[in-house]
Order: sequence, then structure tokens, then C-alpha cells
Amino acid sequence: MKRRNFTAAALAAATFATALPALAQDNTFKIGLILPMTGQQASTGRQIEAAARLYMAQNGDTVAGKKIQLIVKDDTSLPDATRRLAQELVVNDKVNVLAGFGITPSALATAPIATQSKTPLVVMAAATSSITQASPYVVRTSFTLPQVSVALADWAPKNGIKKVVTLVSDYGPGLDAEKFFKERLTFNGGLVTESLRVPMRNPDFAPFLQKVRDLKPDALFVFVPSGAGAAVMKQFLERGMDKAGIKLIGTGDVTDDDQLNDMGDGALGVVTSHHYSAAHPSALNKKFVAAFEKANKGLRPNFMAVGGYDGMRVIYEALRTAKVTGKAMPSGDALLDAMKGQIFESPRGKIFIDAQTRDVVQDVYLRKVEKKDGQLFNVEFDVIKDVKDPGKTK
Ligand code: VNL
Repeated sequence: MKRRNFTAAALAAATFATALPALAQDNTFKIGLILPMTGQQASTGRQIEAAARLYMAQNGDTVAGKKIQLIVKDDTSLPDATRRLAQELVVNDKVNVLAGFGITPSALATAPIATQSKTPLVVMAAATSSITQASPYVVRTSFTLPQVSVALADWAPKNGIKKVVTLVSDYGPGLDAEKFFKERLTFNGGLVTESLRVPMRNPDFAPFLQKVRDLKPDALFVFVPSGAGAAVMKQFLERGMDKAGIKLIGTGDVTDDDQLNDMGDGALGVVTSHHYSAAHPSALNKKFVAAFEKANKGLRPNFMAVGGYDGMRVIYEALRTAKVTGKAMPSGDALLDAMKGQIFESPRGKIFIDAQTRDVVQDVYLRKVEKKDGQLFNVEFDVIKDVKDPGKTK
């Protein structure tokens, strides 16, 4: 009798011991954050990781009784690496969500893995319109180039800019910017006299800018990815293009808050359209900028940081509200459902995840570079409310 009891107790203890680690593991909600932490797009990775960590520091790492674990991987902005890392995160680490994606090719290369594994993929940076159509599991918190380009093509002809040369990075977001800016400008009675495309990797802007100088348009419209704007600005000014009467306009990627303050007074007066400025005058944004700078040695958050911060919000809220039975971890499908339709106030203003398209709907601002307290900022002077991605209705 005694012996029997002992055996039963030992068995129960053994079962409990083996069950424990499994239980502990089941209680961890894993976010695989794939970013370019090194290489040409490193500033994007640094901004998004810092924002994700800030969000966790402010909101805790326990949601709905689950412990949140952030697993950061560096894809060096090479899409083959992004896909391989995503595969490992899904198969080995069993992540609940994939997130990050600094550039369009990385997001597109990974979309099939999200579909096959039914894992939500939160795009925090990449901004080609078609990305959300590459998998029904993609949800985006950044922006799209068509979304922000159209506003500038409405503004330009009303402000003395009729003839424009476009200069874009030769890949997804650049081609979107070129197409939607041109269509709208033409509709408004303006003219794109030449469309120039520069290589995405290691671009040399000099020969293209020389050509623009010779063409002498009213303005040069530029899209380059975050991190490349300072080089464009420098060469634009070195060539005296502003003195030759050519205005520089573009999407806000070119006057990126990560670099703007170091561009010098030559950047003053540049008009861009975008969804986020560190100078956005809301109480929430002031708090966000102050907390971000405090946590990152004075680094100013840019639009990438906001995409990352809001992406974490979308993930946290999905975990909080997803339909589950008992204490189980929500499935990828349940999380995806809970991401669709979220509406909340972001540091950029009110945003909305369209349940049909899974893309972000947001206000787009016209901004001008001005000096405030000795620093350069994109100061908002007009707003177009609740802009959907125009790329989706075509
Ligand atoms: C993309 C679009 C990348 C806009 C960016 O910076 C950007 C992209 C890295 O879709 O690849 O500013």
C-alpha cells in the first residue's frame, strides 16, 4: 500500500515536472522582429527596434496573462536573409507574429511563409502598395507611396509648380511614387517632363542631378528610401540647383527626421507630403518624442519609429482581444481577425487598419522645413484626412 502510493506520487511528480516547461513555454507570446540592423538600411532597423522596446517599456511585457518575448533578427536588408530568418522563426521558435520588414523586397519574399504557416505579418516600414495583396496575413502600420504622393501633386500646381522632373529609387515604392505623382499632376494640368530612376543599392545621384539641372523644371520630385535623403539634399545644394530656380519637393522620406537636423539650412523651405513628422503638434506625439529621445541618447524618432510603435500596439491589442478558448494561445487567424479594424490614436494622428485591405488609413500632411528653437523640422501646414491607399482602388 505504502509502496503503491509512493509510485503514484512519483509518477505524478514526474508528469508535473515534464509538463512545467511546456506550460511555461506555452505562456510565452513570441514576436519575431526582422529588421535591417546593419547595412544600407540600418537606420530603419535602429528606429524600429528602439520604438518597439519603448512600447514594451511603457506597456509592460505581460498581456492577457501571456509573457511577451521580442526576438530581433538582422536581415541586413537582403530579402533572401529575411525569408530564411522568417522560416527559422516560424519553425524553430514558433513565433506567434512576424513583424518589421525594412524594405519592400524583404516583405514580398516573406509573404508566402506567412500564408503557409498562417502567421500574421505586420509590416512596420515597407511601403509599396501591393505588399498587402501578397498574403492575406499581411497587416500594415507604415504607409504607402501612392497614399502620400497624391497630396503633393494636388499642392504643386496651385503653388506655381507646373513642370516637374521625377527622380525615384528604381524599385517598388519608387515606381509607385512616380506613377501616382505623375497621374495626379497631369490630371491637375501639370506636366512631368522626365522620369528618372536611380538604382536602389549604392546610388550615385550626381549624373541624374546634372541632367535635372539641364532640363530646368520648376521642381524636382524625389522619392528615396529612408536614410538616403541627406545624400540627395547635399548634392542638390552642391550643384546650386536651388539657386538655378529648381525647387526640391518629395515624399517625407527625403526630409527624414532621422537625418533632417544634420542637413543644414539649405533644406529650409523644402515642401514634402507624409504621414508623420516629429513636430506633429499633438499631446500624444510630444510625449512620444520626449520618451523616445530620452531612451535613445537624444535620437529623434522618424516615420519608421512610428510604424514600429503602432505595429506593437496592433499586436498587443490583438492579443488582448483575440478570441480564445480558456487560457489557450490565440491562433494566427484569431490574431489576424483582432488586428483588422483597429482604430486608435497614434503619435501621427488617428489611424485605422482597414478590415478589407489590412492596410493603414491615415491623415496625410503637407509640411515645410523650418527652424524651431535652432533645429530643423518638417512643420505641418495642411492636412488631408483619412486617406486610403489609392493603389487599392485601381
Ligand atoms: C521603403 C519605402 C523603404 C519607403 C523605405 O526606407 C522607405 C520600401 C527604408 O518599401 O522599401 O522610406
